[in-house]
Amino acid sequence: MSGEGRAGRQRESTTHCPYCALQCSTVLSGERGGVAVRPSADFPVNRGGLCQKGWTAPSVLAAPDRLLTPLVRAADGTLAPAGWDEALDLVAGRLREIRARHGADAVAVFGGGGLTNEKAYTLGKFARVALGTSQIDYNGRFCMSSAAAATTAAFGLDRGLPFPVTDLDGADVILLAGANPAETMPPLMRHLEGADLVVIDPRRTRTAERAALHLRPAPGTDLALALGLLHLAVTEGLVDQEYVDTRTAGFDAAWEHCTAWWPERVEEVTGVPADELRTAVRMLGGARRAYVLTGRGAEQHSKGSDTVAAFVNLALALGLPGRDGSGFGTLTGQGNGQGGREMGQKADQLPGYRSLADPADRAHVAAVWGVDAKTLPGPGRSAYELLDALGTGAGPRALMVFGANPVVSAPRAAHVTERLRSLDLLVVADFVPSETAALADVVLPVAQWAEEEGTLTSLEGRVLRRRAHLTPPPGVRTDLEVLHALAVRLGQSAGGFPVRPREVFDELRRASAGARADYSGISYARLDAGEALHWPCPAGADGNGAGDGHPGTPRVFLDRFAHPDGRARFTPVDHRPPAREPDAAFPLYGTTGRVLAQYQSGAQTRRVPELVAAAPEVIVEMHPDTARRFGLAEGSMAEVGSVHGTTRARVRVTRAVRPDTVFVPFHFPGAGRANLFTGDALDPRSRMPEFKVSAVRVTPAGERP
Ligand SMILES: Nc1nc2c(c(=O)[nH]1)N[C@H]1C(S)=C(S)[C@@H](COP(=O)(O)OP(=O)(O)OC[C@H]3O[C@@H](n4cnc5c(=O)[nH]c(N)nc54)[C@H](O)[C@@H]3O)O[C@H]1N2
Ligand SMILES: Nc1nc2c(c(=O)[nH]1)N[C@H]1C(S)=C(S)[C@@H](COP(=O)(O)OP(=O)(O)OC[C@H]3O[C@@H](n4cnc5c(=O)[nH]c(N)nc54)[C@H](O)[C@@H]3O)O[C@H]1N2
Ligand code: SF4
Ligand SMILES: [Mo]
Repeated sequence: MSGEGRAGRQRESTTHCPYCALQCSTVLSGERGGVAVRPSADFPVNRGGLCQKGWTAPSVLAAPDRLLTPLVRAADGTLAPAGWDEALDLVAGRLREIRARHGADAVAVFGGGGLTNEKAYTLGKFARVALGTSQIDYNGRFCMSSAAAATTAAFGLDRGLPFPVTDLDGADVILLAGANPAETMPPLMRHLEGADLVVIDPRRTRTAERAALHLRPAPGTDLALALGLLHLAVTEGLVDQEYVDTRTAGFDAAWEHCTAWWPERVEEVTGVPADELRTAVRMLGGARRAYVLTGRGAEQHSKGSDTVAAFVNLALALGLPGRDGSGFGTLTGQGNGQGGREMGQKADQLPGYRSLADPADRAHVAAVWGVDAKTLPGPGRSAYELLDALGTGAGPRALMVFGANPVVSAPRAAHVTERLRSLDLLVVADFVPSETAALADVVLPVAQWAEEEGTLTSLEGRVLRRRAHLTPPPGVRTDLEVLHALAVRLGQSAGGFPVRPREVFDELRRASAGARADYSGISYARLDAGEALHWPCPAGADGNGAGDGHPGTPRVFLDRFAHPDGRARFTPVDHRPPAREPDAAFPLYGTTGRVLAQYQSGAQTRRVPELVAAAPEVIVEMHPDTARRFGLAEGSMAEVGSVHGTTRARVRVTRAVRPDTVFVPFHFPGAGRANLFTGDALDPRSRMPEFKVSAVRVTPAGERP
């Protein structure tokens, strides 16, 4: 649906927003420097809506400091413009040298959940084949990994929403555990309007303001809360016994841990009154059509995967998952957070959700890649563990970053920055000089969303086409062109690393054929014809997706779950405290998250004037009693410190946050990085960092420049 309009009409391209996983459909018009965006009216997910970030996205295409030439660190320590051949020869030469001296695992790759499927796939292949390294992971580890671990265990498959977003329109009750879509996915709220919302959040967010019931636990206590809700579902007689008997396994073992979580004990641990717990479970259990959805608030903990498992257990007991008009889901975050976690940039994965540890999976992908399966490395380190190991004796000495800004967004950011500085070689591909790019030895300028073709898989598992409206500015290359040029310089065949997204897609279809996330029946032709295709979408007997018409799978679990016996699994889990609880020295909970007008590390949205005007600087939200107690006034500067480090932020006094909790958004750089106070505790299963709870103190800071 891209292309020239009739003579006299403006050229328009139908594509999707560059930011979050809702992937609102947009129409672009106008030429470089004057690109205009509007929502497309007919896409069911955003139905003519966009948030402020979507409306202003074209700004970044014309960012005044956009990278338009490669940069190489000069002898005087500054980053100086260089030609492409010079920069690529330098990178390839240094990579070869480091690999020869220290082995293949001395070179690491860090990817991103914003990369298209084609780029994420190519990045994984580049790491395993061109570099031969096991050391690759990506920022999605900080995002969806707890949800993925828990839902894979429960359902045999991780698709964030195993049903279309529009199914939520018909719900009577929706429980949102640690999600604030009114700020993080505003157009999603249109689909929640018809339901009574039960919101679990320590803050009274804009989402909580729209809730029929707002449960306000202390950060890090959702697991106890979910156990308590299951306890009540049983004692109130709300369990769907027929569903439990016919569609699930393992209820008894999970129940054993809940027996001791009676409402008054849950109240003591979480701070949520027992009668509110009762109301919540009666609302959910009494509804004809109900959904349980989790967000990062429940997931980004050292027990995130167990917490999601506990909410899954609750949903299973109530008979919701895989039922028409009800369900369980997790809200995927980044633009291609779903596709990005299936294409093989995760430390333990091959494309299609295949496993690097599984001999049959290795053989399948090796055959598609034309290599011997024995040459494929094994699983590598998880994102934080990888960053933590950089430049140490045992860890990688070179890192290539595509689509992430860990200087701002990784936990324990000061330590991570120091590790990045200690590398022999840091290469960053980006379109803006991010905080991570500023540390690089070589910066490679790449094309942006509106300048490239590709596909992304949205939070509902639907594969969408990104379309080029502009050609990239002179001097800028696509990520695929960069990876191609480097692979060839590292001795790979040119054909092994195609630069045309369509060719890459056709290869990844084959790599995913027969796997859990099967894309083999999807093609650009079908997507361009306007088909709504949700994976799994296997190819027909002719092996050719185009034309043989598997309809895709909008609702994955209606008939059976993805375990061999078709049953979902209850997971026995119990509550445990966060890595560090508040104490005399650090008396408050510090939690982190998002505001509407900024996106992630802010590398993109801090370059948009309208968004900077709306959210100019880092703030710390605190209750009036807390401000008084620590001698802080609205608008003054505070230091928010933990055992790991200190963030400087402007005080915003609000009754929206619990008196024992402060909230800092993580979108800001330098001394305002929320991640200066977050720690290195990881979930043992998902390796998710504990972004959502630290023990902190707040103190007045001088107004220093
Ligand atoms: N404006 C904006 N939108 C975005 C993004 C963005 O950066 N900015 N990023 C996108 C991405 S990648 C993601 S992952 C999603 C994230 O979307 P959300 O999960 O909605 O976002 P967060 O603000 O990280 O966390 C949600 C809520 O968790 C609450 N919370 C904190 N600690 C706890 C806790 O211990 N328990 C519970 N129950 N809640 C807690 C916070 O108060 C917050 O309101 O947003 C996507 N959309
Ligand atoms: N304290 C705290 N920290 C958090 C979180 C939290 O809630 N609290 N949330 C975590 C979550 S959920 C997430 S998803 C992460 C996000 O963490 P980040 O990795 O910081 O995410 P972004 O800011 O989106 O960074 C993407 C970078 O890649 C560039 N980029 C975008 N698209 C492309 C592309 O196609 N190619 C290339 N080469 N570059 C591109 C952008 O300009 C930007 O510099 O942060 C995590 N960190
Ligand atoms: S909700 Fe997400 S996809 Fe939609 S316009 Fe906003 S940032 Fe873009
Ligand atoms: Mo995320």
